[in-house]
Amino acid sequence: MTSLSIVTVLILGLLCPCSADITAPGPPRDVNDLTLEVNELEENLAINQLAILHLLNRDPSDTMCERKSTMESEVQEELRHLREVVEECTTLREDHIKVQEDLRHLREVVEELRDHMKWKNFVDVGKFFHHEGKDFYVNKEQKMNWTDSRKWCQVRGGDLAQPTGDLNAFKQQVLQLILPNVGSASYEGAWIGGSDIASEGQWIWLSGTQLPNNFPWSDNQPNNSRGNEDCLEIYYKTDGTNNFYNDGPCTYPKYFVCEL
Ligand SMILES: *[C@@H]1O[C@H](CO)[C@@H](O)[C@H](O)[C@H]1NC(C)=O
Ligand SMILES: *[C@@H]1O[C@H](CO)[C@@H](O)[C@H](O)[C@H]1NC(C)=O
Ligand SMILES: [Ca+2]
Ligand SMILES: [Ca+2]
Repeated sequence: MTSLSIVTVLILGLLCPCSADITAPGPPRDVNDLTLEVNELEENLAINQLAILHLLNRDPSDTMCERKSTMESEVQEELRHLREVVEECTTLREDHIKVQEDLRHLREVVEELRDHMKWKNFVDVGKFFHHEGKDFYVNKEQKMNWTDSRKWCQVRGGDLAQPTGDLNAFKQQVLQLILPNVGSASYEGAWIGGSDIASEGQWIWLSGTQLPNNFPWSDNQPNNSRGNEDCLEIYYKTDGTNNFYNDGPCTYPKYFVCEL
């Protein structure tokens, strides 16, 4: 079925479950209602037959016999027609259920594709890695201040990286992806999701939990240089000779690491 005819069947199923065969006006009737109606008519037929037999016993004329058989065949015809309608409704309802199932499945597929699309731009411009059960992405194409770095990650459904476990191993993974092979030696940085913006010296992750006591700061860091270093970065020399966790000035544009 094309998607258009699926939708058409769905709409017909919703608005008009018993289709055009039903001549009676009023709201669409349920299959169960119709089944009840057929049963009722069958009962009525039986009662009528009894009544007619009763009359025949009193006045067994040819006219009465004729009327009886005409009535009977009319009612039979009507019942046959109703049974057809009930069958048709049953079929339509089954179609309706099937189309609903198809739609539900399609929605799931769309959701799944959306999840993948969210990180499509990451695949285009960046690098992923895995650490302690989480996926991370290193943006080494664009430098942004800490706030905008965070926004960039959040727009894509993530946040700045808040790594756990072996944080030196985490740093090494970032450096492996970010270190250029050529160029002059200079210091660069990559923001991650920790800060002491809220209270000087109280370092917390974006989640609100404190950085662990054994956080592997460099010996003389964090030093809050010029009273203006409140954001957490991996600081590194581009020739690969030095790197460490450092507090840097949040307004500086730097590369950054997102978690997915
Ligand atoms: C403080 O840290 C910065 C990096 O954030 C570094 O450039 C500076 O040399 C450090 N200052 C001292 C006195 O260690
Ligand atoms: C971050 O950078 C953006 C764009 O340059 C700027 O509008 C914003 O004010 C900056 N925010 C901070 C906290 O530095
Ligand atoms: Ca500080
Ligand atoms: Ca510092």
